[in-house]
Amino acid sequence: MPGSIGTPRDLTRRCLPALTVAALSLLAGRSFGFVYITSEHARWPGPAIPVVVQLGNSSRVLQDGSLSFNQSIENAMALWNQQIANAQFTWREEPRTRAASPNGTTTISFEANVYGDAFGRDTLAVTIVTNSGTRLIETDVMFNVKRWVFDSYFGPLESQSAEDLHRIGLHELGHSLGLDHPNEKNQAVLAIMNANVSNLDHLQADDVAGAQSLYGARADAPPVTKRGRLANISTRVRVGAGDDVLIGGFITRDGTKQVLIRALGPSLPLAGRLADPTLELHDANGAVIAANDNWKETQRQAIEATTIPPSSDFEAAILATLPPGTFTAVVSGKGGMSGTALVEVYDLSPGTGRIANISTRGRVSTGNDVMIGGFIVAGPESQRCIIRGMGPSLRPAVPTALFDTSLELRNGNGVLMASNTGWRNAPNLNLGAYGLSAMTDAESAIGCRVVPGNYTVILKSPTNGSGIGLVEVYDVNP
Ligand SMILES: [Ca+2]
Ligand SMILES: [Ca+2]
Ligand SMILES: [Zn+2]
Repeated sequence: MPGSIGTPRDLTRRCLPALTVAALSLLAGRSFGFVYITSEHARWPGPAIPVVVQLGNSSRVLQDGSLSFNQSIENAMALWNQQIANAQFTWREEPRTRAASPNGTTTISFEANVYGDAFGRDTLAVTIVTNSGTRLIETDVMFNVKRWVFDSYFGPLESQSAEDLHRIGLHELGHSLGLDHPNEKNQAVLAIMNANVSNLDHLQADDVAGAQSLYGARADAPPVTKRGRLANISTRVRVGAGDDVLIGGFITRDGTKQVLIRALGPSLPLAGRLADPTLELHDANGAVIAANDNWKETQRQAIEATTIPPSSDFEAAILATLPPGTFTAVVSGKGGMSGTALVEVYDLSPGTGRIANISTRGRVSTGNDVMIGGFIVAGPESQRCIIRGMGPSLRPAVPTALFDTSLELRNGNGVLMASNTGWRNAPNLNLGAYGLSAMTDAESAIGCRVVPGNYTVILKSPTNGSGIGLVEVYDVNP
């Protein structure tokens, strides 16, 4: 009934005592365990599920790189959206000006109570589901800010000082779609929709099957094991002659990939920029497969068609369609000139293949001349990565290599997410599992799992040395 208070569904931190389930589940005998929240199997009529997001910013850096709590829950909505066909969460952000109420508008907010009633003692969040027959009409999601402190992260549950809003959000949004707790209906399945928060941090097959039974499956719905991918990369460094050229490397896998590589200098808003960069693309054997000095001279029309041509005529660009393999882009100054340059690789074919590794080698110094690398994680899934900062290992092939390295990982707002000096000090880093442990103790590494967005890696010497350094970002998604 419109306007009535709906069915509350909550999620608790601690395991409940074993439930005695008297009635046999209606779904007994099925291979899936999902259950519906209303006896009418109510669902949103679609195509939009309008939601007002009122979680706002966080006063701290969220562990997964989310810039705000809003971003964390919006990512959770995107993860559900990519699985279902006939309805999609459609949200707008607003500041929270009053408590959530049964007013016909679905909000997601931090609350100290549930429509004026106290939260249960161990309750992390509640969704009040209101339906009118077979139609869902309002599903307010309320996170219990009276008892808990929230963060956003992946992996095993942390201490009670950091509740993961992202996985709790996935669960509550499942209620919003019309799903209930399988484990409370005599179903034993792995599911985000079970009534207790757990080490599960992403949607499980049963969760997705439940939502798709209500809304149909999207034709391009990815497998639940899919993760994010590395998309665009960029690195800014001072370019000189000989070993001081800028070398951007990348490995493509699992299919043909179209990339646009740009070498920028004149358009950078910096003093000391490289006035006239040139660019070469090499294959794994070092053979030059494409070269460019000034982008308008060779592939002008095709590069303009990408909508991201360089802005200076003296900058270089190569548009290439590449088979799986290892490639390097070499940026140097025309006629041996030096200055600060930026190399970028854009992934223009997100549907095929993936970029499994990106790296940049160049001269690292101090101040403005540290190496600044950027990468973009395309979503909506999260990305696991390992970042390495190499120096001494480059010797003796590169005699002017750095003697030591340190790394910083910053999110899209420039806020420090992780740093390392000496990889043996890095937490949760299993380099050996990925064949990446051939490093000296003076080199650095960071393990990360991050939400979609822009990230920056800064490589420098912790002892203010200068020399050639190499920063690498590995996609270590399953
Ligand atoms: Ca409401
Ligand atoms: Ca040029
Ligand atoms: Zn629940």
